[in-house]
Amino acid sequence: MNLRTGRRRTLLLSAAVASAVVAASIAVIGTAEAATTLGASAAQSGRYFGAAIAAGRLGDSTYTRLLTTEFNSVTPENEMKWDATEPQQGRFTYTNGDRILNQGLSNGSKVRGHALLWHAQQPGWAQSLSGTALRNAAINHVTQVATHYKGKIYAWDVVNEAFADGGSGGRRDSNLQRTGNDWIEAAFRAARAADPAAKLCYNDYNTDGINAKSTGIYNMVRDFKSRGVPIDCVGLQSHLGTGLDSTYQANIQRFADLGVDVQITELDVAQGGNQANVYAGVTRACLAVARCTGITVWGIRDTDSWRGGENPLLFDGSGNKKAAYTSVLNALNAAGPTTPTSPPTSPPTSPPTSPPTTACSATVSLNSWNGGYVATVRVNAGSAAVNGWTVTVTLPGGSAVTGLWSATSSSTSGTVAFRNVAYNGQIPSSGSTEFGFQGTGSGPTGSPTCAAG
Ligand code: 9MR
Repeated sequence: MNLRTGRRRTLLLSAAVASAVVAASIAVIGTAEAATTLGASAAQSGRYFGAAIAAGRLGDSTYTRLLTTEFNSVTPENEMKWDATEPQQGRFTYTNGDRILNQGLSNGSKVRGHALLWHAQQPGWAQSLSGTALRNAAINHVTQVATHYKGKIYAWDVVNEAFADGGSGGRRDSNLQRTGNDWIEAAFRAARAADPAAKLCYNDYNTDGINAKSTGIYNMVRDFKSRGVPIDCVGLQSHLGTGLDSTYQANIQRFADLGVDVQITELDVAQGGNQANVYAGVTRACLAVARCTGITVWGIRDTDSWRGGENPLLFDGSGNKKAAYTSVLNALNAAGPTTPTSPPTSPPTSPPTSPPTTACSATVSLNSWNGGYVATVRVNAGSAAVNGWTVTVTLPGGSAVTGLWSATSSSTSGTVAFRNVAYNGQIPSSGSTEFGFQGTGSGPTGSPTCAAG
């Protein structure tokens, strides 16, 4: 029991002495506040509490009992990674990923997708690719897997662990990085095109405070937000040792201040005198930031953990609750019923402020590589509001549109007319909106034209 709960109970006791009737009603409120599972406690403030799970353990009854009673979000520990989902190029296997998905959905849980692109756990065929062949294969992988799970995934780790450790604050070298620095944004655009409803996250470790690596990621997210690259969340893995960085909460807050959600995605903490305190500290830090929307622990029992022998989880090998479990539950219950504020992924529709007009213009920005491109198109209203728009671009021979977001298109090659979708047709005077597409070959040439109405 923590101090706050202890004080609350003492107060309840005095109230009971003063008036049995009042005490009875307060006791009911007290019981309602103190949820008894991690998921239910987190839900009191609109958050989730999840676990990474393995398809191979779903036959273990202790494991599934803990999973279904305690957690309201699941992440596949390995089953949706590149080597698992595309073991041969163009041949996709979703059997185990679907088992995790269905386990989560049947239990009313959120499902976090992990991970579309990563330098590790690539299938052998991808490890031996480079350049355009790898870039196209990677973007195709993102498109295919996100399309398979379209509408069912709460948040995708689109890109995992792309930044270097140490003081550089720069990117990690990898075959993906060598296809060009824009590989991350190309992946995010492809993921948005394939599954517009999923929150798209960048996920990494050693980001447990304000340090060179987390600052490098912070700068990337800030750049993405300023250029309209679709990113909704940052995952802080939080594989922790025996202490908690004093800037842990401040780091969450600075990402939230950029306008993205933050999720604690792979929490585990080395066993030691401080384990329960570190777990509680992480929980309190997340609860203190409105846009920290949930916590996932990387496994259920100590014996399920990838950190063999470190006993870093909330349940022991027999499935008993550890002190760390109680400290997390108490921290969640102490938070009270606040709601994290997470705006919708799509910009809200603004009502028309004046009659339809013919004035609009469009500009295209291109991220190209040899053999493919991503085009981001900004549609601008003039001095009058726009009520519906069509932007026309010309694609060179050999170019074809393979993915599209925030617009519909008349065709996939030649002269292509892109029409607004329901939520972005109305642009206030002097305002703008954005859509995008990806394609093979080289991107559009010449200036796009825009017609309003
Ligand atoms: O827990 C995962 C373990 O079963 C795998 O063998 C390992 C392979 O690299 O990946 C582990 O999960 C990692 C996660 O996908 C990304 N962040 C670090 C995790 C622990 O290594």
